[in-house]
Amino acid sequence: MPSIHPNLNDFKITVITGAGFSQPSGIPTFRGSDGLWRNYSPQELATPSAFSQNPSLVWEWYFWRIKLIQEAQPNPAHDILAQLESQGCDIVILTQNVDDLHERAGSRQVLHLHGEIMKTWCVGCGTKNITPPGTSTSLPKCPLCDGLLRPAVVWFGESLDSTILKTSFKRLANTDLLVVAGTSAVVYPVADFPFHAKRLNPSIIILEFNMEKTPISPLTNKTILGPVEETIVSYFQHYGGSLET
Ligand code: BJW
Ligand code: ZN
Repeated sequence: MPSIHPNLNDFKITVITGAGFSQPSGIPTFRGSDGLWRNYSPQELATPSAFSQNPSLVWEWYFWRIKLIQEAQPNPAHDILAQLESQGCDIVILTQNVDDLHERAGSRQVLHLHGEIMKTWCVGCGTKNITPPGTSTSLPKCPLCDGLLRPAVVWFGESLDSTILKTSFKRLANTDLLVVAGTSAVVYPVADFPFHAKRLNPSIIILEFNMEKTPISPLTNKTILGPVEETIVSYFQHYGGSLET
């Protein structure tokens, strides 16, 4: 890969990623004609009440996704962000994705706003990340209290981790370039992050990478339409010194 433009090291870059970022790695998105919600309803699978009513069904869905993620590889969009960080750029990723593809690509400054699918916590005693979920079809149980383990992800109606939120807001307040990539930008509170960042710093540059326009498009300096695995790579590889180019 060509090395990045030295000027990029002068900027604080924050990248908000969504399911479209992992889509080129073969991980399905949620919304849209090929999305997961096409076959499953979010209320059946991604809420605390769905889990308490039918933990086996919810775990079955997560086991299937865990296997897909384990077999997937980071794509060029993950790679370019990791490359920027390894070449000295101050870049923080705020991801809504529960997969570990940013980390596997080599990014270190990654905050998982909607949790991590490879981790669990116990519904009985609250202990976090005692055992990984595995990919078995039996319900995972807590080795400490025999309670039911659940995926350490954030479901609808649940609060995001307060420390991660606090760190994200601090970073948004201290960002020169905000990149929003592969998210439909309809799920709160993350959907409000670009608006929040713009309110805090009206001179922030906001770039969006998506296949289509989203509710944040009117706010951005530029929305670059197309597959992120091509567009974001091209943007950073051909970056010539001006953030808006
Ligand atoms: C490509 C591409 C390619 C494809 N290249 N692009 C304020 C107002 C209204 C509602 C609320 C509100 N505050 C809270 C709510 C309720 C709710 C909410 O936002 N609902 C909306 C749907 C209306 N939010 C919550 O409940 C949140 N909790 C919360 O706010 O707590 C406080 C509170 C509680 C109760 C009441 C009030 C306040 C929690 C949200 C948790 C979301 N969880 C999920 C599941 C995570 C676990 C799991 O993975 O199993 O997170 S839902 C799902 O959506 C997942 C995603 O992270 C999230 C966002 O989806 P994302 O990433 O944007 O994916 P898609 O599929 O939507 O879009 C993909 C995009 O990629 C598309 O645009 C494509 O075009 C693009 N794309 N291929 C470029 N190759
Ligand atoms: Zn327990």
